[in-house]
Amino acid sequence: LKAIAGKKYKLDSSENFDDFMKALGVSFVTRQVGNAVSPVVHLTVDGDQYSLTSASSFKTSVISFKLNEPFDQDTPDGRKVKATIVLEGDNTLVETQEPQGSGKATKIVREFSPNEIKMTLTVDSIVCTRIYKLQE
Ligand code: DKA
Repeated sequence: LKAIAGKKYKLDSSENFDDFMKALGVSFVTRQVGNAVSPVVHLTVDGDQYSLTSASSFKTSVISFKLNEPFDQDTPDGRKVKATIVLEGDNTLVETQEPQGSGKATKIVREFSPNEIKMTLTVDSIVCTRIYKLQE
């Protein structure tokens, strides 16, 4: 993970994102925007403190976390979840989001490699794949 820290990755392709957002109850208007933007993502690591930023014209969101420690997250579409991120192997972050109150549990896997981030988002039986490519 240290190897990719600081590098910027831009959304290059996306499958099933609209269905993923629909299953979460995201409104039509927000889905239109969500489908249209190509966010730029970067990770920073400072000791055991991680920070993951996703920037787009719609919204810039930053999550700061330590591995294995639950934290409160406001998702870009405005849900409040309790999230936990664990490291699997050397380069895969697995995030679980538990809803606060009503809502659905989701899982977000981010597999980092030097040239891309493969993001797999799951809610119910819906699986969405988003590939981010290294920005030159
Ligand atoms: C991403 O970072 C997708 C994050 C999913 C957020 C939930 C829905 C957002 C609606 C705009 O690539």
